Amino acid sequence: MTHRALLALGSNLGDRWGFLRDAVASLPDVVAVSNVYETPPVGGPIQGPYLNCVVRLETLLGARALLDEARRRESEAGRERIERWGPRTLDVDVLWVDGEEVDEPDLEVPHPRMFERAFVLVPLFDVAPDLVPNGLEGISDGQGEITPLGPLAGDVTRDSRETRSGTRLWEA
Ligand code: GSY
Repeated sequence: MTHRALLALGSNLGDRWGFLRDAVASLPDVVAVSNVYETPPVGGPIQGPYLNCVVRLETLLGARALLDEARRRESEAGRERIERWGPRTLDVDVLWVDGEEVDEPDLEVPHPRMFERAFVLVPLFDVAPDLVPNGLEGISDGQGEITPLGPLAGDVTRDSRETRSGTRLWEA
């Protein structure tokens, strides 16, 4: 039996849109992709804004196997771990796996900060609204605006997506 899993993706270095698009295209068992949001950086040094999205999977993979998939996408994007909370080409976090809890040094599921971060909650609401506690769906960190840029995949050009607002979702 497959189960639902949610992964959060973020990028604030280089071809941000391309890193998200390539990672989502190569992840297994993706059934829904949130809009892409431009979000102010939370934590770390002064750095540029992120593009963030959340994907929903229907998969046989467990949290540990999903972490391996996530790390593989990060290294394919040339991610360098120079500074904690520092800028990055690609970050892929395992947020949630239905029916699974993990508390290990390198993996905590549900993700311990998923309900505190607007850059996670806003896209999460697009693809798994039942996981977002009432009243948190429009949460703002108080650190700037979460700007919807529209769907990651679709029939519009990348440049126009970067500047437009939209609410269209891709769903299998
Ligand atoms: O934890 C994921 C990486 N990250 C992000 C992010 O994805 N988006 C925003 N807005 N801020 C962030 N700070 C870190 S670290």
